[in-house]
Amino acid sequence: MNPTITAFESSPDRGRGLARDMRVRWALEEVGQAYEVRLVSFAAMKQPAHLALHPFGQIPTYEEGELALFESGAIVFHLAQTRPGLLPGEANARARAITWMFAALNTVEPPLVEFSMAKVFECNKPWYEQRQPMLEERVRKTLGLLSSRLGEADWLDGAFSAGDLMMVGVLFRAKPTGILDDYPNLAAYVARAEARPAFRQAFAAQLAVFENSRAAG
Ligand code: GTB
Repeated sequence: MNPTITAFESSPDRGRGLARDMRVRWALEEVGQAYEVRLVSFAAMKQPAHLALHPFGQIPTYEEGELALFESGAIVFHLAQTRPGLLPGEANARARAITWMFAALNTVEPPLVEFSMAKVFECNKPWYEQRQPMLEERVRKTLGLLSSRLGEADWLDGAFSAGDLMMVGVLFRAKPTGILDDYPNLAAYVARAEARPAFRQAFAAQLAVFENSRAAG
């Protein structure tokens, strides 16, 4: 039986691939694992049936037989551990790829999310004009250091891995801000990942959800 993931029934990003089911779909495509998708509304996410799967009432979740997971990082890690294609076999290279997954989620994603969320939810607050430059500075500091480390390399540590998948999944969120364009090697890194057949397949699948919901509604 194929695993089932959950995704927004109607994504507020209008199919731009910014919701976190995108990285899970992409990992599933990279490892060649077929999957089912259960679409959930915002209301359904807060109901007991979904809260039993995801304690914080969010997407994505992942169900496979008796296993139920939440957190996109944990789901991608599970896929990378259980299917070939996303983690190197050599122990040290594997540990480094996992380190990049953590770096994406723990070091790069938080300032990006804080910056984007403030733009949407705090733009009318009296503190916005003062706070936003500080948040942008944190983003730029992190991206600058990541850009220096990546240099001219195609991927973060040798061959493409779950570390790159997670890092690009996170950086993708910065695309609409335009900030990424100030780091040409990071913009090229994201573009390189976007050209991967698995990425394109995953992107098309989540976009189809949005287009179908628009056609229906
Ligand atoms: N740490 C968790 C993970 O990595 O899985 C975070 C999961 C999460 O934030 N899920 C969001 C969610 O379910 C969707 S992805 N939100 C509903 C809720 O909390 O009630 C975040 C997201 C949402 C929308 C956009 N967008 O419109 O651009 C981008 C990203």
